[in-house]
Amino acid sequence: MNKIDKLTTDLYGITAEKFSLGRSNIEVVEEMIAAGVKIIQYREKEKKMLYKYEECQRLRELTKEAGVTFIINDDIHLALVIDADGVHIGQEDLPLEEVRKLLGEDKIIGLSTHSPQEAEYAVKRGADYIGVGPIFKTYTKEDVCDPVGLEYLEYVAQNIEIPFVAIGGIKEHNVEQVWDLGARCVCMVTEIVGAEDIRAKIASIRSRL
Ligand code: 3NM
Repeated sequence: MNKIDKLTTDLYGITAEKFSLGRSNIEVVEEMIAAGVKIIQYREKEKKMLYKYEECQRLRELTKEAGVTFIINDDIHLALVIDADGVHIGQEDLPLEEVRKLLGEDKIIGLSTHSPQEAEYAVKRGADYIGVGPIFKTYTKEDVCDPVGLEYLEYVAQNIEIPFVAIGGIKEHNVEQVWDLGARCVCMVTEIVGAEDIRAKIASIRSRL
């Protein structure tokens, strides 16, 4: 599968164990995969590296078996040792060009962006996809900026050629607003990992897209 195929999907799942109602990341990812999610990002800011490594080894097996794209948040070493499909980085992480040197052309690099300038610059620098957010208010990410609003999403949908993922405060009840503006891949963290019945929640979200 080439990189564009690996990124072409409607729902982008992210782990967040502290919002997962006592379930492990493994259990949550199993549910997401069973529900047909095709991209999953491992994002755990507070765990020790050895624990993250062990957890990601298992998640890599699960995602590989299911043909699911597996992305690691921030940690380039972890992505390399577990042979993830790529990494997702923020504006204040290592520069994208340096990450590209380490990962090579075959791996996916996603970059969070919050303005048209950052989006244009991400394309120039060779990002494979961008995150666009936070669209709405979110309490999931600690160092997050104020919502960028729907105008920025609309700008990206109309002007940016690479794949993009809308993120931040997106819930089942507002996902249609995001979809209607041209987002074709949406990420909901707490709405999915915090659902009592993850499969039913995903099916219900999908019925609105
Ligand atoms: N990145 P929820 S917002 C991980 O704007 C992350 O770049 C964001 O969580 C960005 O769906 C976010 O629970 C958290 O609001 C999104």
